Amino acid sequence: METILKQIEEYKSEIAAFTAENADSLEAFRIKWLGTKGLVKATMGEMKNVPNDQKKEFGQTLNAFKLFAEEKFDTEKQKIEASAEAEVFGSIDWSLPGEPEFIGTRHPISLVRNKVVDIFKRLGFAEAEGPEVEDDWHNFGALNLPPDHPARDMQDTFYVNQDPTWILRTHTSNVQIREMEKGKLPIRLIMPGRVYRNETISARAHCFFHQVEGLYIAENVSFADLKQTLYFFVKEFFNQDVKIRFRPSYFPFTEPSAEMDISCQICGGKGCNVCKHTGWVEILGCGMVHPNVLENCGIDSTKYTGFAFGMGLERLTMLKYQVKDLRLFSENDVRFLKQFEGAL
Ligand code: 2NL
Repeated sequence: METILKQIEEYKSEIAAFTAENADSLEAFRIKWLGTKGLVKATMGEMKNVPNDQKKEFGQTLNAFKLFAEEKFDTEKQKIEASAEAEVFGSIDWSLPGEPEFIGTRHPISLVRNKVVDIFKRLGFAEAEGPEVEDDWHNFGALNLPPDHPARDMQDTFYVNQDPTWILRTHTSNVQIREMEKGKLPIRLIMPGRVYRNETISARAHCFFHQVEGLYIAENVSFADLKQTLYFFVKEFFNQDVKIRFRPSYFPFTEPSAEMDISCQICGGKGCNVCKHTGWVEILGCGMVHPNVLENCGIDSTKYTGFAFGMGLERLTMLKYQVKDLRLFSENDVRFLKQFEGAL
């Protein structure tokens, strides 16, 4: 009994004298004293040799010894960790500039949309928005689309739950119809938004894209007003030297209807792949609002006339920045997306 108590005292002074120089010597300390084959455990094993009447007191001595070793380990561990931290801290050059944080950029379609809307706002157009899920009347009926028009086919248009009552709008014209129905004239509006068509996805087609449509209705609005408005727009959007031309076309909602081309901005009109060697590229469809459309919205077509136009934002962006594949716009690869902020 005497010998074991003396032994414990010796152990305690050895522990008290210990200082860990590094993580390795601390680990050696742990194995020697606190490990499963360590001296603390071995000393605990002496309990069986102690007479019963001294077991209680000896137990307390043993516990105090164990606690002593553990506390020493903890304080040495904290010292080692603190000095490792200080080493890292001291090795950093705090005067160096920080790593720049990439905070993201606006999507090219949003940038182009804002630019287009801004140009028309300068001409007195106001921005309007409306629902993407629409009924047949506001997307087709009011726009003079006959019941057998191919756009109404399930093949071409998305119907919500296959139910012909609700569709995903195929153009933003539904917004114009809703605005005309309100009956406040004159109307001068620009409508950007997402539209949906049931197309096979490729480099040139997607099942959704973005459109901007414009509408101007007042007394004595003419095709000349339409031409001048669109000419102003393309000069502002592309550059001052751009030329325009109109080709007759057909839309059920306008009469007469036209498609507008601009002189190719890539080759300057000399001929290249983008303009298929014609010197011209189509950028939008337009026309005078069909009298049936005005009457469908309760507007007197003998008193008022108007023009309307529609263009695809993806197409505009592709022409301005020579983007070759439509799918890039919806893949959200930041290497593609971050090239545009500041370029517009
Ligand atoms: C295109 C052609 C066009 C319109 C859209 C329109 C709207 C109303 C009445 C009459 Cl409410 N017209 N919009 C007119 C002509 C062409 O879009 O190729 N878009 C991508």
